[in-house]
Amino acid sequence: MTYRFIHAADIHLDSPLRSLALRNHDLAALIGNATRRAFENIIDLCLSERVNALLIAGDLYDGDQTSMKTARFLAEQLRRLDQAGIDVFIIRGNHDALSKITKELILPERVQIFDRKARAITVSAPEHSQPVVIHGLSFAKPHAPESLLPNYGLPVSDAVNIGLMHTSLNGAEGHDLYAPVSVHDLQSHGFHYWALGHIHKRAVYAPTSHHNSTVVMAGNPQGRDINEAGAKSVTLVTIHDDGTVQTEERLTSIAQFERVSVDVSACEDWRAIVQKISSALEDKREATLSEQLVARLHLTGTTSLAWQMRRDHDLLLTEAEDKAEQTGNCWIEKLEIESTPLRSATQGAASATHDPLQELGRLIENELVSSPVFQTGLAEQMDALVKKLPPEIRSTFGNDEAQAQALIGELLHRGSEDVLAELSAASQAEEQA
Ligand SMILES: [Mn+2]
Repeated sequence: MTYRFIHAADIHLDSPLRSLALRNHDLAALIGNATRRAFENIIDLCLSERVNALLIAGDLYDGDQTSMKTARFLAEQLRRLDQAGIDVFIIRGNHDALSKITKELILPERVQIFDRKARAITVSAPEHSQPVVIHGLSFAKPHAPESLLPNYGLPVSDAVNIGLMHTSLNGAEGHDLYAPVSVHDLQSHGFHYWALGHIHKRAVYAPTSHHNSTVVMAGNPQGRDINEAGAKSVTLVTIHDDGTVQTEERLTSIAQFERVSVDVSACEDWRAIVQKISSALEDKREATLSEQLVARLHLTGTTSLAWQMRRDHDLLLTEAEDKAEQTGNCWIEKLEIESTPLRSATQGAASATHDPLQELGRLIENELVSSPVFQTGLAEQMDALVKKLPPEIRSTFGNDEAQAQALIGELLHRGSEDVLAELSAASQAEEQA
């Protein structure tokens, strides 16, 4: 016989749209609603799998400013589990540590929220030969610089022990340290299963020859921007009578962010570029498991059309959006153009080209950009500009001199391409006049 549950984390219900310049209202609505629909998927999955419980390992809400509408939605969904006799265990993480709603809202009887003091709850598990004990504790404050493991009780003997913890483990790229602890220390603690939350990327740590303990970082059930790309999921866990643990990943994401790279080197005209974009979107759509594909298009390659692509960025975006719509359940989140113009064979040599624009491009790249006087002038200008910005966004412009210089180089390159694109457009217009 078995004890079965769904382990989810970092739902960030109704989290505000981040970094998405969503001029497309339908796309904004889709993304805005995605965390809710993913949560509905989780509830549906609990019901269809007839699990014993749902475990949520922190950051159910995005912050303490969550509206009562979000809370009512949550209560409604949890009631569906309550009616089916499914238990719910929730801990609070760094984002919802201070959330008033989980404290004030009246939730169904079967929903248990751990508070800041560690507790061990023995659950009803009629289908398992041993009692099942859930251990958990909530973040009391948004910050937890110390390990929380010493606060947890020891495993109850002759029982199945499951731990719920919100932790960044030993730290992960792009994350601050929260309740740091090593996987080894968790496995040594003697629980059968650790249901972790915080890092928005799923990871499974199998039992070792020394410790029969499975540790899983659930990842979030719905990505919120391109930095959380890929299919997102929860983990279905089965604990057998002999103590073995089986984990299965179950897809929950509604909208799946993906980077789509398109090399347009071989394209000789505008139509060919659009066609290349279209088939790249279709291929990605084919490979996407979630209901909706939200693509960030990245165009690369050397082509004589590079200038036109930059100049007519808005037109190309409209074409791409049109192709996405034809593909179906497919959206363009952003169009990035990294394509570079063809340079003449004499480029870099002393001889001049016949095209004055190419000659200008060569001058900019070979002589102006490398000029120390010009570089120093730019650095001073950027310095003055950054000083005027609020302190919390200054690091966007680099944390040290090398980063700042790299950014200047990048902006200079893009800026000169844009200027040349404008000039090229002007000269073409003149020819046609
Ligand atoms: Mn977190």
